[in-house]
Amino acid sequence: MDTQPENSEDNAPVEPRSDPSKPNEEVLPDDAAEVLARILGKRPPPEAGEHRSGFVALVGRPNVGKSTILNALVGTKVAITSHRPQTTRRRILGIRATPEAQAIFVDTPGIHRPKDALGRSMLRAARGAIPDADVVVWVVDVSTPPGGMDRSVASVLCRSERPIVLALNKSDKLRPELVAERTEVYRALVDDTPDWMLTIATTGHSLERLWELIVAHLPPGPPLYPEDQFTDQSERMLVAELIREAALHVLHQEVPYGLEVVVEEWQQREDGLISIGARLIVEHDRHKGIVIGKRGRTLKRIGTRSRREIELLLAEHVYMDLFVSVREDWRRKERDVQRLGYD
Ligand SMILES: Nc1nc2c(ncn2[C@@H]2O[C@H](COP(=O)(O)OP(=O)(O)O)[C@@H](O)[C@H]2O)c(=O)[nH]1
Ligand SMILES: [Mg+2]
Repeated sequence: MDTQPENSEDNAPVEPRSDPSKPNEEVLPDDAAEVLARILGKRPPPEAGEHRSGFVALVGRPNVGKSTILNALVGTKVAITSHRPQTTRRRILGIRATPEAQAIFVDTPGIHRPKDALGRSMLRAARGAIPDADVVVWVVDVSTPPGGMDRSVASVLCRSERPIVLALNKSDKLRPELVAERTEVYRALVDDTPDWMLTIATTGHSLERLWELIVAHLPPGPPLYPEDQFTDQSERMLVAELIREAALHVLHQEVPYGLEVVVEEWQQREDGLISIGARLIVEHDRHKGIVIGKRGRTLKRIGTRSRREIELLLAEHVYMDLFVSVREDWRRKERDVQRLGYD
């Protein structure tokens, strides 16, 4: 064995590590920032010219603002949002690239107690995103105290041993005198994470600072996706989702929860318009009439509302044809759920 005696004269160079005559910061070892960052669960700040990249999972219970945060950070609507819980059904990638970092955000359906086959597929998508993430952003609605569902999400996150950034969202709805107390209550559920931010996703307030907290956890590396790519969804999927979003806003009662949209036709016409044909699938016969409305008025409103968003997305003029059909109870049937593209 080629062990050497400790303190051997040959163990050069032996620089004195501390000099009492100098102020403390000068005697910190060179890698102090790195060591400290590691203790705090962070990586050191990027060196000049260093690029970072990685996966970021957005998790939390339904309706807390995950998709709104994603769209604001990406700068394009990659995930539809609504005031209804469980608007996001699939795992959706949204990519944000700056000169320093590329983050691939994984927006997930809210973690909830599944009631049917669609719900089970959504829950798998939500949980599946966590182990692959370099950072997990736990989004909560800070205007309400944590409930049972928040506590179970928190314990799943703690067990995952991923770095956690806490987004205390909807802080516009929180009374100022409650801010300190509420912040503590949520932080306590995730081992008092040092990385938290009070955010307002709808106005973008503090989202840039949230971004900095996220980037601090990304590993060094080159961009993982082409720099102009902002999602993994095809244009067809984005268009189908924008139609579903319009329907979620226009329709009332229970109809929207059982609604799915499939784009069936897509043609570049000679007059320059893009002609899109889409089918709205409902789960009960009685819902069909509701979606169509008196003299087709409701369907027309869905078309007008979504066309505006679709034209923004495609930067082209669009002609749309919407159809409605019934697939009885599709959400409860594993096979129908799979056929519509949920794994
Ligand atoms: N007041 C307020 N509303 C918000 C905020 N963030 C999101 N929302 C609204 O909350 C609802 C749910 O948002 P969404 O992003 O779909 O939630 P998700 O289910 O977690 O993806 C939508 O109506 C949003 O406009 C916020 O910071 N403040
Ligand atoms: Mg969502």
